Amino acid sequence: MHHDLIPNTAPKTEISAELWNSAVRVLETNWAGDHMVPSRRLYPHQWSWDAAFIAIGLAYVNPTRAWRDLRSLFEAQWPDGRVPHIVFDPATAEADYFPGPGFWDVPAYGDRPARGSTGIVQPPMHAIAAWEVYRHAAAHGADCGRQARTELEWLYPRLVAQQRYLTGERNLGGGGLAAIVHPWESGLDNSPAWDEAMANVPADLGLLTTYRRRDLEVSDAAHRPTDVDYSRYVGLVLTYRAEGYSDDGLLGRHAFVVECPSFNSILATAELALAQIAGELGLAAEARTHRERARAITAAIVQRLWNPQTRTFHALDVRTGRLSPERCVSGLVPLMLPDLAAEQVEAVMAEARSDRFGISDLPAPSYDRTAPAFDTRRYWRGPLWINVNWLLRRGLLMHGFHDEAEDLRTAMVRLVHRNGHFEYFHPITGEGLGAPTFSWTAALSLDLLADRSVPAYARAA
Ligand code: 9WN
Repeated sequence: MHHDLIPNTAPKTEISAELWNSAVRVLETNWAGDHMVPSRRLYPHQWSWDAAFIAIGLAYVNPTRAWRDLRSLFEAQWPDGRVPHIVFDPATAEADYFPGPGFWDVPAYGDRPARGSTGIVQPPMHAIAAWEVYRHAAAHGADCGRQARTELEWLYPRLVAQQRYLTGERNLGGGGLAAIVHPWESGLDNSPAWDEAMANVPADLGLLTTYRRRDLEVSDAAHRPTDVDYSRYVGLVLTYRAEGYSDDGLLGRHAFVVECPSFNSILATAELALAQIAGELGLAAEARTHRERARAITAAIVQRLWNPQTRTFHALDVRTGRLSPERCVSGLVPLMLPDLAAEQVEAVMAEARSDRFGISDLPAPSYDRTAPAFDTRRYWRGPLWINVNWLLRRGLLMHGFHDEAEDLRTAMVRLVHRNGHFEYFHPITGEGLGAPTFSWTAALSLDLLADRSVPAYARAA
């Protein structure tokens, strides 16, 4: 018998128990039969990196659903290994989300599942999630353990194919990193990190007459990307779509090709998670290969994305060879990497402790607080997100900054308890913004309440 709900993991203090129970309720509300939606109104389909963060939290209360969510996503994996950034729910009307399946119009392939998808990706958090779900769910008894093993075996080759696509087809810059070809691929959609590169993308505002923005009907325009940026987002999809989402020769013909420090840190960490998984499945040689790949990606991140003048990591515009001048929270995410050299660890810590990102009683904002364009409400241009801070906390734990990791954990728990499971938060007042019952905030709250351990990768090297 599978444990559909595991009741006895709820923490004991009043705050923790309230937060735990409210998080479980959000995840109950947002479950859509065989996948979780990020939020019912704003995002009524399945999103890729959301599914990974969600599975990490679901593992504590409903491992069966955690595995089901990951499986649903990977059932829509393309033959070339790409895992789409959205898997569309056929039960949701085209009009309920833009850009929907009709707009993406992805090419058919052999055993294509009924659910359509987009043709772009998101950060490959899934190997990390699979390993987390495995190590937590497997602790809940023999049935969960058997299920976990079966699911891990099913996922492993698919996760490897996902990495192969990103490190192969998407090595557009030729330096060993994966390039993103749309800001949506970063998961940090509207970050100032893309501003310079986006300035070279044609903005055809007429596209927004042909295609109507749905996001503005369900959220505040002051929080969302501008029409100019949105028309660029739409235009980039149209050019990628025109060639059937082929990556061949993309650098020469696509207006946005960027290497992101956060995306690539997740890519390297995914190799470390795959090393753990391969080891668990008895594939020792493959485990070694994954660890070597993680080291190589880490070296490429330092070589290509580190700016010795600013002493932080920046996004690289592959087309122009320029590093973005902006300091964004994505520049701190390489702290997750166990092989990061002491020089970079110290510099990133200095940045993380500075007025730009310093954690007080609130977690880190998405963008440099001292920058003139810091915007407390607009998407990824100031507000703070729980998932990015969750990644930062792992970085702190990875490099032994236990007190700061605990301060950050406490700040996140207090913030969500006080304000609710919002999509993002005002970086000065902590007010909840965006979707009010957002799945990854709820899921990661469960993880923050339950798991205080150092990620296993530190011991795997
Ligand atoms: C576009 C679903 C997604 C997250 C992204 C976040 C936002 C969509 C949007 O919502 O992106 O994919 O409409 O802005 O930026 O990180 O995965 O929660």
